Amino acid sequence: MSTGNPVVTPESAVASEAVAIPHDVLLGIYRRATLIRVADERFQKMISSGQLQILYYSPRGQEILSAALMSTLNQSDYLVTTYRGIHDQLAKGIPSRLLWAEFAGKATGTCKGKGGPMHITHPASGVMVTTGIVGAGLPIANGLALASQLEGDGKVTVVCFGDGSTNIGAFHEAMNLAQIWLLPVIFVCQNNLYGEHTPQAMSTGAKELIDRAVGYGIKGVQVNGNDAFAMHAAAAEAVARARAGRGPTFIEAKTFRFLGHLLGDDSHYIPETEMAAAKAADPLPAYRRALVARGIEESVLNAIDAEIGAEIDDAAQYALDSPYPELGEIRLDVLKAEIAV
Ligand SMILES: Cc1ncc(C[n+]2csc(CCOP(=O)(O)OP(=O)(O)O)c2C)c(N)n1
Ligand SMILES: [Mg+2]
Repeated sequence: MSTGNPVVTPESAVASEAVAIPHDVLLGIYRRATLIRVADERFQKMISSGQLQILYYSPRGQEILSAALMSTLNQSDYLVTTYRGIHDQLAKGIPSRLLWAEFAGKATGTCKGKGGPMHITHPASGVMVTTGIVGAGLPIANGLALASQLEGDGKVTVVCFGDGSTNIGAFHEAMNLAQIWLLPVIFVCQNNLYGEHTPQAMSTGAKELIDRAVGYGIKGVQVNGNDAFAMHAAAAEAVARARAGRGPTFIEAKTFRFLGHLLGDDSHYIPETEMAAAKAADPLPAYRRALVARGIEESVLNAIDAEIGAEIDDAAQYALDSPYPELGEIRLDVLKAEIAV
């Protein structure tokens, strides 16, 4: 069966040359991507063992994309993301303990355990909204960007979404409005080639999603999101553009998800050759090799790995040990609508 999707090759994993990215930024990308990878593995383990009872949408395979993207932002910049969002949330800087506690529904979580994995929000890290409604993040991101524009606070808003989201009306309305008002917003389509179980070619007339930018006169960039150097360069340019008041950018970042739509999905609808090719080009080990080839000592990377392992051990235990919210909390922090009956 052919899905019409392009096949990834190992060579394409880290194709671009390192432009002058400082070592601390390169290591920051590695640190973020490793944090995502280790957290993802631990989530899978704890869900399989029954320690956590949640629906889990793994970002495995998309770590480098987020790590490189978020390395171009300030903590105060805004992020809007989706249910498949732990890579974005961790890379943006939500403290591990708070993220884990929220996933476990505990009172110590980012939303006091009342939001759960679908609604991770942590304004102190700039993570303003996580939504399970496909495409819903884009107009919200426009609102945040409009506020920044009006207040002149210099912040940039990034909104992440999938390929499937580009078929939702809100995507088109948001792209159009952002360009008309030259909003400081960056639309990042994490194109993993599938929306639930449907390949892009079976749900989308346009062969290349990047072509959609043309229809709105918006600056469009297509990039290999699994290549940290290319992704960092594309994101840095879009951030500079937004901060300079020159308006939005649509980035189509090509990537792949290794574990299907949600944990438990056997990915039977993905041709084995397509999955095998993507896994052979696993972006995080490829990035690690690229760093070593550029002279970064293995011992430095090993030390980061060890540090991350300890951080995740601590965060997982913190989540397990924390209390559930009190019953009296149930009506607090909820938007109340007065409805006349
Ligand atoms: C408005 C809306 N329609 C349908 C769904 C059901 N749904 C959940 S995830 C998903 C696929 C989205 O695919 P994509 O945007 O490519 O994101 P990915 O899961 O690949 O990251 C769909 C259709 C939904 N949550 N919201
Ligand atoms: Mg998708």
